[in-house]
Amino acid sequence: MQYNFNEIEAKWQKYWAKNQTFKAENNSEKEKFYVLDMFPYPSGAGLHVGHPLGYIASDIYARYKRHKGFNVLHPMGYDSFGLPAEQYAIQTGQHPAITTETNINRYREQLDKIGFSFDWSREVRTSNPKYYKWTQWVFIQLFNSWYNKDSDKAEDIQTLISIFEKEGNATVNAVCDENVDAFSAQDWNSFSNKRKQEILLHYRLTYLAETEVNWCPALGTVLANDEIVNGVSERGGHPVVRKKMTQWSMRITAYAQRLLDGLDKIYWPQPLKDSQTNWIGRSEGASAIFNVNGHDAIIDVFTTRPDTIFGVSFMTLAPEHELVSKITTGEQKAEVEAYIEATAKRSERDRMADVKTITGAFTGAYAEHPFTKEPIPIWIGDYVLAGYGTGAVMSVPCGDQRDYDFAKHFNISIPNIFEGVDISEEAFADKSTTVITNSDFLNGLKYTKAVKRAIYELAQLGQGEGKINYRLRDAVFSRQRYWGEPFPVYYVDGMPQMINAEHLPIELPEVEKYLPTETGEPPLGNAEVWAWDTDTNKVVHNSAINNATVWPLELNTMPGWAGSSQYFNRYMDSGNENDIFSKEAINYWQDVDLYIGGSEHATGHLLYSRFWQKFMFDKGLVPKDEFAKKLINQGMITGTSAFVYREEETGNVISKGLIEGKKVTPIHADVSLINTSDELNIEGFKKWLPEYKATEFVLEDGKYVVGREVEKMSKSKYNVVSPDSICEDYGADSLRLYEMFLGPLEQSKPWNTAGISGTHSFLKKLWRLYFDENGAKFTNAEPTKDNLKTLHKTIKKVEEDIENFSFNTSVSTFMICVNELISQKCTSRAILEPLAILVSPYAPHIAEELWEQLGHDESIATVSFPIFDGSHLVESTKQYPISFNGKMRFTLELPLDMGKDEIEETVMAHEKTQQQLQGRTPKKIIVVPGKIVNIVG
Ligand code: ANZ
Repeated sequence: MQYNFNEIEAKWQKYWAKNQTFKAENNSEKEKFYVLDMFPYPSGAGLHVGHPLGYIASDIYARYKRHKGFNVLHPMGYDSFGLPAEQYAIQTGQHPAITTETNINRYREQLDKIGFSFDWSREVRTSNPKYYKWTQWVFIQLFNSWYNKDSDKAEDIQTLISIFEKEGNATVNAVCDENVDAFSAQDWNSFSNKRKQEILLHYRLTYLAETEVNWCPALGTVLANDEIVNGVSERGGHPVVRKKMTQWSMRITAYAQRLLDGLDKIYWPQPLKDSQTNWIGRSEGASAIFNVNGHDAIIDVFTTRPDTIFGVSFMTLAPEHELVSKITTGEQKAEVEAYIEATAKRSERDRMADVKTITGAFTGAYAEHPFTKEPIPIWIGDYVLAGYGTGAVMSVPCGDQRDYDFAKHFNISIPNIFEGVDISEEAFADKSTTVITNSDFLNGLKYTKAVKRAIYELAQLGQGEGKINYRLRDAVFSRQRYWGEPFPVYYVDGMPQMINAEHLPIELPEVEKYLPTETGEPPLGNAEVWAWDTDTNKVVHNSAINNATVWPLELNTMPGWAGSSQYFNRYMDSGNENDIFSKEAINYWQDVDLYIGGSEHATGHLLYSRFWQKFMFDKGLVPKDEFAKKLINQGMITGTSAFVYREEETGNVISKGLIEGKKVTPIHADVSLINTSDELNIEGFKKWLPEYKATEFVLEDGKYVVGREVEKMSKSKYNVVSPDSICEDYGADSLRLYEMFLGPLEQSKPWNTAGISGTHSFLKKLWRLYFDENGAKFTNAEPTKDNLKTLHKTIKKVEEDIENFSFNTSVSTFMICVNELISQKCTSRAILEPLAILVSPYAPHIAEELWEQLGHDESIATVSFPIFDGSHLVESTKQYPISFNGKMRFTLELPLDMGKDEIEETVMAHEKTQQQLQGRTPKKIIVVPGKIVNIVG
């Protein structure tokens, strides 16, 4: 019987689908285990072999856990809103829903071919109104909440309103916008409804505010920080500028400390935790208040070094700081304004990255030192960022490099308060050696004490206090795009109103064009039926807007991360139409036990999701405040790109061996045009890139040799390998084994299709253990000791490997196991049955087939994992090294339970011993049972 993988794989994929083999139940006696993959964005290019790497690993784990008796939730879905479908729509006029559907179907076909054990009954698509209904629902919950610092959690906005009604806002300890004016209960009760709503927006967890955003004119949209790489848009590489716009924001800063603390509770990769920690950027320090001379104004600075306050020789404000226009003197006005205009062009990133170019301007105004009362000149400089701390610094040239450079550049005095003191970084780091001079109360104190004392003295003056600052900013949540979730929001007198949750979903309207409108409004501005009727609770034609009962709807849509911030919870009960999930489902599934996906989501999806989860936890909706206990970042599979070289001078394309000393531009060639000796199919290339039809190709030894380089596998680099043809030629089981065999899951590794024949011939060998030309070979023969030893050492190793996510080493263990069983001529069912189960998580199709052929009618998927029995590994004999005068001469296999005297006797009687001794009588015979025999003399 042949190993006919195409037939076997199709048969079992059909079987699994028909029998819903992997459908998970929400109520089960079994213990739960939730294995999650980061769901894909279904792009037009389809999957390449790099994509399934993580999916295969998680699938192995999910299948293993089923064998271990768990009720496993292993769902899949699509992150199906997003820019590529929208841009395709802009170019072709095709509705993004159609492109998305086509792409999803293709993805599904590809995923099915690899034999994943997904519970497809729970599939979600973020662009499906039945799904985004719940994204909109969470948004409404956020809008109706504020963050109470006293209880350290989100609470219903009604509790805040009650406090305002009784006590005003003085006693409220909330996370809110800065500069919220104080009001009494009486004030509050007399405010107009609109005024009240304006105030509440300063407190809500999602709020509308004028924010400075990253605006990408070419894409016509705002981008998140993590969508910008090196100052240009990640997608398309377009320039990005700062712009003020009214946007929805998420008050994620309310959760800064909890997001930090939570990292200690989860098993996520340390580099990922580090990047979240840095992104949140906690700094301990103080706020210090400086009065501005001649104005009723103060400058509040954030400093991590209040101990250096006697070294302040100037103040620096961010050019955007609100005081700048107020305090700048007439003489300095022109210079300051010119400077502000110049810096507006630089992005925050550029400003942070560029430490060499020193620019700034003097405002002409002075501040008063809190202690010495000396006047201190106030400058503006763009090294101070408007969005960090208070956007103002007390500048200490002898303590801070940027302040020093600035002072030097503008000839500002540089007082040295560290005269004769070690101010090296190490000295600061050790926090014990700094001695402060120039002040009565700080003199002679060591660093930590000096910081505390400075804060104390500032507080005595009422001009400062200890403060913790976070680098994390609130997250802008509006996008000027079509293909995203619409907000469940309409506007009454410019104030946002939530649509009642019972009327959700608010579905995306149809538009003629997917571009922004001529007046610069987002694409939804093109919709004609996009107004909210509060009488009928329906979306109606814009012409019905009467500003009495019918109002305009929000024109922005939500960002990509909205849908991915709740999908892991929605999977638990994705068919539920009445609730985001039932209590029963969330209480049973709790959280994700294993999450596998790419590290590029460290400060995007993985931070936002943690924030939403904490919010949902505060609202009592979920039982865990971290959504995923364990996370693994799979490494990237790289491709080997191929290049041809165009000579600049002649325009000829020259072979790699001839490029030295010439000016050439490398051009990607599709890897399908290259043979195994790196030779280019020139005709194929010319067909592929017709602009090279007439180009001369300069050959070496009659061939065109390409250059090769390992790069990220990507369609744009023409180095992708599709899993489809591999499944066709070798089978999904070979592909699955090979992807794991490539190396440790978390490492990046290059793809090389040639290697797949190794795992493929392994599977053929495995098959031949069970079948030969005449059919089944397995028998009811008693397994031999060797058979059992081979089996049990394999069970042990494979189990340990899976538990440690070391999938590559299991593959080689299988290879050794099968080789051993073949040489032992093993046919015993008692060995071959458990072996099929061991292989099943990795190569499920062949395992199912073997299992069926062994006479079982149920799927192998939930059969118990073989139990390791250590007694089979215990050796009954030992290869004793036999030494003469300390030199090992030969080995002798003897039973382990043989006594000292008996060993001595047997060794002495052995012919090799006699040969060595050549008739001599040894002086001494040392026998250590179980270890060695040494014959001396
Ligand atoms: C005085 C001082 C003396 C400072 C000294 C440092 C060293 P981290 O750790 O990043 O929080 N700073 C504050 N706000 C700023 C802003 N908006 N833009 C640029 N710099 C700002 O650093 C906080 C320190 O960075 C603060 O402490 C302040 O300079 C500066 F020997 O104050 B320091």
